[in-house]
Amino acid sequence: MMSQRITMIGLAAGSLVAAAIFSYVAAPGQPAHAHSAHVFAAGEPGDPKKPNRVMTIEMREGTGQMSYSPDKIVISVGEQIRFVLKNLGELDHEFLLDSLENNAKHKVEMEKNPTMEHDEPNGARVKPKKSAEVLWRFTKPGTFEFACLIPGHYEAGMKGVVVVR
Ligand SMILES: [Cu+2]
Repeated sequence: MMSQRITMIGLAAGSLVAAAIFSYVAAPGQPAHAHSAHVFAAGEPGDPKKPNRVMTIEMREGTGQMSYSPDKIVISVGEQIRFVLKNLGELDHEFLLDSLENNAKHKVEMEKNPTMEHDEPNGARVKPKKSAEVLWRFTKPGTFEFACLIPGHYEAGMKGVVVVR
């Protein structure tokens, strides 16, 4: 009886150890809190109390095309940028700053749900003839993207590249 009980405890302890090892093994490289805290690919939301460099990005439509100007920017790691987004067109436009992969996934979601609204610090939607601001700190080197994911706009040319080095 006694030895049977000890065996049961031993089994329970063993499975706890196994569970601990399993979760440890599963952890590296995985964003463990991906669902509870948004981890941004391109850096982090800026701090309004810290200095920043202003960068104006114009959004417009032309014949059969839509664009950002400039559409390629180079930033130093650690720099904080105040993007001033000016919509000079006749339609709503977005500016979403993320990795190419995240923007590609997000674009698919927008195609399924075109009325999707965003309220995230890495982006803004700008009405025609209006402007908006995004304050962002680039904390890691790499190539990122800003894009308008309103269906059809990306294909019409509304994308830009951010190189952080
Ligand atoms: Cu657009």
